Amino acid sequence: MIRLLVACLVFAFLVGGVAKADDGYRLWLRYDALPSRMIAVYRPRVAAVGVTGNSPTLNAIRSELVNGLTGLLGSAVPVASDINRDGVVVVGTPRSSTLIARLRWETQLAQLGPEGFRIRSVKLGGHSVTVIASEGELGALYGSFHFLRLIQTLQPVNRLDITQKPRVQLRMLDHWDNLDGSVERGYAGRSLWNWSALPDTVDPRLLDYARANASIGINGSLLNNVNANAQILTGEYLRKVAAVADVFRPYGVRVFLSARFSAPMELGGLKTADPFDPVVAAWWKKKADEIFQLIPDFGGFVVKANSEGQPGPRTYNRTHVDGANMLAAALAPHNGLVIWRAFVYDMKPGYDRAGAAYENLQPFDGKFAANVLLQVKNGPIDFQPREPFHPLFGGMPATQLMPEFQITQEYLGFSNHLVFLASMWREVLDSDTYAKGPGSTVAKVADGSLDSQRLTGIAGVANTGSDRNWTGHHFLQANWYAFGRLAWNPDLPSRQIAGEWIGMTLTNEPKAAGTIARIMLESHEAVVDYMTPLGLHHIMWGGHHYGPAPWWDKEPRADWNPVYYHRADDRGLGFDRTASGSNTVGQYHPPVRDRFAKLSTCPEAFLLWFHHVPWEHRMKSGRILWDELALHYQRGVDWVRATRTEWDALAGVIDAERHGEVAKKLAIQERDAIWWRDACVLYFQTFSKRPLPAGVEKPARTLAEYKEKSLTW
Ligand code: GCW
Repeated sequence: MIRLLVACLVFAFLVGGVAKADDGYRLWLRYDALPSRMIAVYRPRVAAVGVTGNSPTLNAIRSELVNGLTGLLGSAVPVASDINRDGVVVVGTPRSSTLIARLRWETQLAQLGPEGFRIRSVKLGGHSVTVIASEGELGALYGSFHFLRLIQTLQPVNRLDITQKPRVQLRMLDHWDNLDGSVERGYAGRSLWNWSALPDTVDPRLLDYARANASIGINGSLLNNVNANAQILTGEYLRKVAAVADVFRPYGVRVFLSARFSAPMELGGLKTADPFDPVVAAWWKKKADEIFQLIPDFGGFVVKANSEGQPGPRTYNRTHVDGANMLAAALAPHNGLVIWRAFVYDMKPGYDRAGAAYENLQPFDGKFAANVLLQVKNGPIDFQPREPFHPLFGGMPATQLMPEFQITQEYLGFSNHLVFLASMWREVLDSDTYAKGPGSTVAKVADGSLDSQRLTGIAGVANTGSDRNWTGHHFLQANWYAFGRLAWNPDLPSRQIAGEWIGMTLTNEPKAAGTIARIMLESHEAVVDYMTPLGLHHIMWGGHHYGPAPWWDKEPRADWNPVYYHRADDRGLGFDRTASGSNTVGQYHPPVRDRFAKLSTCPEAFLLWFHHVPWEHRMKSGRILWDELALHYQRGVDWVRATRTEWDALAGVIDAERHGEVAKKLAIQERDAIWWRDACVLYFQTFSKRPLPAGVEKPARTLAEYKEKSLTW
């Protein structure tokens, strides 16, 4: 009898006490029942959902709140059409809800705009209720997700007085998805868009994709790779795109397409794609009309032109502005946008790739049409584990610049390495460009406040795919989440974002949540330590970019080879971008430029980015560069090992399924960190000719072995 009781208790503990098995599909919208003491707190505040009206967005709000609150509170939260008791959550706009209209909040709501919202605890008709109101239905949807988040993270909801509006207008996920279902730089399965089944069959998963995006404020989705296939612009594909747009629309996610600049030739049979040719311009105009006919809220075109082999206006001796403005004219009558990418670097003998985008585009400041945004990667080279901010930020005050981040981890261990990218993006957003004196941060360029821009945007290259858990690694869902939150408010602290995500996705148990938050917040620095410390960059294996290959010199273009970037020799290490070298440090405004340019004031995190530094150079620690470099590599490895131990100790707190899967990924991360350390240290040692400092482990293999074949993922 006693034995049976114990067995039952153990079973109950396994099934109910500890989190249930979870495949991660639900992301941060899990809505599992809260601890009963919290249910008791919330129950009187959320007795019913009061959403009146019947538009697709209002219906989405109603079902999200009913499902979410019912799940969280462990029993039905019904719909109420009127207020006849305390605890109704009234949601909508002054037009959709007579109760909200009665509050006479029009002026405040107008200030917040159609995507902003107000959440207040008020008395209505003698009852205590919560009102979530907006000028627009999308704002009401965003407010509803915010309200759910408060409860998911166990925040009080009894005296709410919250107003919010997005700081950036266009908050976009860019998918580098090919029409054959593969994803360029995608590490979480195949594309989410099943082109052959569309438009007749639409994967129900797309609805969950739209919900997840709306829950963090993402309002745009670029469906196809910027290395574009013109096919997407055929009538056949546009009908498929329209079916996707129909699913996204209630959730406020507008679709964008990558336009191949030579499409008039490929699809229209024209002899040229010269932007000055009136027939070409007319072709695009007609194409734009056709698209908007099918998709009235179509966002616009994203264009990668004259970059990495893509066609563009320069093919016809025209400029980037000529190309962008021609497309802009075609889209303008429909309020469509052109997002022109600044990722341009033509190889010239002896040039510095880090300066190329600035040289190519800065001279056109002020020349782009009103409906063009220029999309600029966070750093001047290419989504490296750490880069200084791009000098175009603060360098083109009369142009609408849109930062582009990479959520998918092309250079950061694919979906195998736990790296919380909010910290990296914060570093960029907080960087001071000094364009208008101190305080001219990249965040202020992004939100347009620095130069009073009319249009603003932020893009993130998506890390999603067909994997059941969306992002391949459970923790990397946090980067999708963080991107959306930062696009909504570029000043949000990384700690807050991590805390929200952990509470919603993993656990609200304070001690465990604290440990996980610390791991996440330390992770970026740790990865930089074992991959590219002290300003090293672009030293990964060619082509796939997984694992180290600082020795690589086989690419046809010099600027695709790691040796071009690290410039190791007997004297020292690093790329001299000061006056004695390429002088591209001169693209920054004076105080920034001077700080980077002087060896004594350059932040050590960027030392080898801007300077060729002697091996025996004294670092701030008192150690010489060589010793410091080797110790950074070791520190990265040590961090992964410590993290594995900490994660193992969380076994009882996180459900076994996700816990086990993360543990497996951490084992790969340790293997890779060791590999990075050993390969880099052994290779650079052939130049420094110095022994490894105390504390750095002896490499497991020889340099020849590391060179022989790359790491596999
Ligand atoms: O980081 C590089 C990638 C390419 C990508 C390119 C870009 C879509 O290696 O795969 O192409 O950037 O941003 O255009």
